[in-house]
Amino acid sequence: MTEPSLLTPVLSANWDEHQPWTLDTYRRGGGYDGLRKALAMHPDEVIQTVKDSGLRGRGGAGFPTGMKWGFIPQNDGKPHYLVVNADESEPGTCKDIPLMYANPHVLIEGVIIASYAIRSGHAFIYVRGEVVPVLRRLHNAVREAYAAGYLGKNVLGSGFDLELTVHAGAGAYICGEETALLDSLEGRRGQPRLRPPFPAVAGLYASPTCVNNVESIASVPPILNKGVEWFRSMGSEKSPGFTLYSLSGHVTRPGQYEAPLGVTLRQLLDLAGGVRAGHRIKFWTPGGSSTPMFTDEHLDVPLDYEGVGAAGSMLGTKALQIFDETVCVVRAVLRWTEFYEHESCGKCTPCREGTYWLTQLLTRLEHGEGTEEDLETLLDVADNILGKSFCALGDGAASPIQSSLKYFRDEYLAHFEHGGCPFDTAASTAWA
Ligand code: L3W
Ligand code: SF4
Repeated sequence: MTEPSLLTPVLSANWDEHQPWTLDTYRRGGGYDGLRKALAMHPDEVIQTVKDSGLRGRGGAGFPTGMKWGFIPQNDGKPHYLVVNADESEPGTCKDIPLMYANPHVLIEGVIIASYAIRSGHAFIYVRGEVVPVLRRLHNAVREAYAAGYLGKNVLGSGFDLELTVHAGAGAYICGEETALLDSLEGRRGQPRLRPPFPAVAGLYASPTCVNNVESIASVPPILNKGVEWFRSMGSEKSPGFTLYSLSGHVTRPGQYEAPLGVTLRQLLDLAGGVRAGHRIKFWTPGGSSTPMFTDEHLDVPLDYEGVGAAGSMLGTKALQIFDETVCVVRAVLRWTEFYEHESCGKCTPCREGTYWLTQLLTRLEHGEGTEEDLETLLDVADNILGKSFCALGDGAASPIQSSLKYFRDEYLAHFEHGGCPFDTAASTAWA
């Protein structure tokens, strides 16, 4: 049994306190101390501190945060923008929304520090529009921060000015892609832009822009407050620090578990009460449905960027979706594929057409109407999407197809033999 001390509650430390979202509660726990330290430093020193910490982007790609900030050109005479990607929509991902709901001030403090570092006078938080309670809570927290002198003109007497706008998206998954998000923020239909130029060169209103995930920005105040050594004392050399893992599906106590990078699913499952009683794990995603799936063979893979990559997947958003032996893998993959087909923005052919054909093929297979040849066609279509689409959504759609066929080809074949989904019959346990 893993020791409870495995958990490293930092961003989630105050979630169980009385009204953790208020400014008073946040300040009682040392809130806004990191900002005071940052404002006493030169902006370049703040960037260097974040670089030294080794903090990597928590939105999926794991790009070094300090390096991204360092890309923003200086003395270019243009306005700079910070945009927080709070459009959390990746299937299984549920960490940014609970974080903003429970602890909005840690995000706001991070926004102010990051904006100071990259010399941005206007920051935006682009929030998934469906989460109205989170929007309300953020608006209230922003009002509190303005009233306390953390936002607006002359932040805490430092001479630094910052406006912060909270913007509600309209419910399109693609607007979580950073350039589509910027198009949406500018008032256009959200579709990915060609990169390069990256947003750091030409982003919002064609000006240098940093787009960072909620959790990445919220991790900055504790780093400024407690120091680089403290942050690096958790996690691994290349993936340092703590992070929020979201566990969902067939697990006894689903939820957010904050732990060092590099823990294993076996350790997290111990903390979460294991797979639901009487069942065993069959397959799981390390980072949401866009990342290749794992099986019970991968319970000891270190959940950091290197460990998951070496085992053939991606850490992604650290959304651990757990499926036990009662789930038909073909049906699960079909459900995800329908999601990608629906959310495909239609800009490029491999994804727009490919996700349609994947759905058609999977539907046929799930109903036992396919042939073995369909499996090759399925792989061929996935292969024509992966690496050939305009943005990562296409790759995300292909990933579960390829990985499920790698590990569960027999289960696909069983659908022909049963003339339908074997999980719909008493014979289902044969595939359990
Ligand atoms: C300047 C360069 N900037 C890269 C920046 C770039 C971006 C960041 C990462 O995909 C992942 C994806 C999904 N000069 C630069 C540069 N940058 N080179 O670095 O870029 P990139 O292209 O590696 O990744 P991405 O396109 O941002 C994001 C994965 O996330 N995902 C889905 C995520 C969904 C959510 C959600 O719902 N909240 O986050 C799931 O795993 O597969 O790999 O900022 O500009 N030379
Ligand atoms: Fe749009 Fe899909 Fe192409 Fe991305 S991969 S640009 S979502 S059609």
